[in-house]
Amino acid sequence: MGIARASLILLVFVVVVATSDEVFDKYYQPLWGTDHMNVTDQGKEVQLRIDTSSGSGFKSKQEYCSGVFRMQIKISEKITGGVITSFYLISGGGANGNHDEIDFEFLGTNGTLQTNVFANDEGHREELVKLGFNPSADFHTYELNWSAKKIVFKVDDKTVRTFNYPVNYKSRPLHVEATVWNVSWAGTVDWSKAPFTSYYRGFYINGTSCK
Ligand SMILES: *[C@@H]1O[C@H](CO)[C@@H](O)[C@H](O)[C@H]1NC(C)=O
Ligand SMILES: *[C@@H]1O[C@H](CO)[C@@H](O)[C@H](O)[C@H]1NC(C)=O
Ligand SMILES: *[C@@H]1O[C@H](CO)[C@@H](O)[C@H](O)[C@H]1NC(C)=O
Ligand SMILES: CC(=O)N[C@H]1CO[C@H](CO)[C@@H](O)[C@@H]1O
Repeated sequence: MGIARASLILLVFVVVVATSDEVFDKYYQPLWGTDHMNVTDQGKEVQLRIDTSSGSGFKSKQEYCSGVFRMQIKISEKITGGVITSFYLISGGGANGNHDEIDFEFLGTNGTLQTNVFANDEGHREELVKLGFNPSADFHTYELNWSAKKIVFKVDDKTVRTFNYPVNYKSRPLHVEATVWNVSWAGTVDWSKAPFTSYYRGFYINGTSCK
């Protein structure tokens, strides 16, 4: 009985460890607008905010060559256009230059979620995702599963898009970024409602490093 109880306790412990949220610091570090970013709940939640003075963002400490990347996100509940809440994989050169990029981005805060893929600097693969929920009401899980042949986009464990790379396409090493910023192609920001705050939790990465 003692052994049974001990194994039960061990089992419960293992399950809890396997499903508990990873802290931000394990995989991520601030990127920009650090005075518009808060790490709360013992490191398990990050808040990114934008007002007229700045937006903010964070990035993974490492680069990867494939893997599963997951976050829970709750976007700002204040309605505006022009503010992008994003979670994406991007190559080292950044958005200017010959780069690869795999995006989840909320356009404004009315619940419009777009996915996009840049391969060798070629984008224009935007697709909107139909969410059956209000992404500002609760946290939902957004997942990018990136392998040599394809990218699977999932929301709450449901596949919302599969992108197949061209045959023999070689991806660059990518790192993860999550940012809150503004841009006119996504509408006009109603700055009178600022700041707009988005919330990130459940920082999960199971990636392979390059080499
Ligand atoms: C968030 O960060 C700002 C700037 O670093 C700080 O002044 C503020 O107290 C923080 N708020 C919370 C709730 O931690
Ligand atoms: C939601 O906001 C986006 C970005 O501003 C805009 O393109 C889209 O038309 C809006 N959708 C609705 C249903 O208002
Ligand atoms: C990610 O994709 C790979 C390749 O398609 C697949 O083998 C793996 O099971 C997927 N992982 C998850 C967590 O869905
Ligand atoms: C706060 C913030 O980042 N504002 C930016 C909104 O977009 C314009 C145009 O790109 C920038 O000039 C602002 O800095």
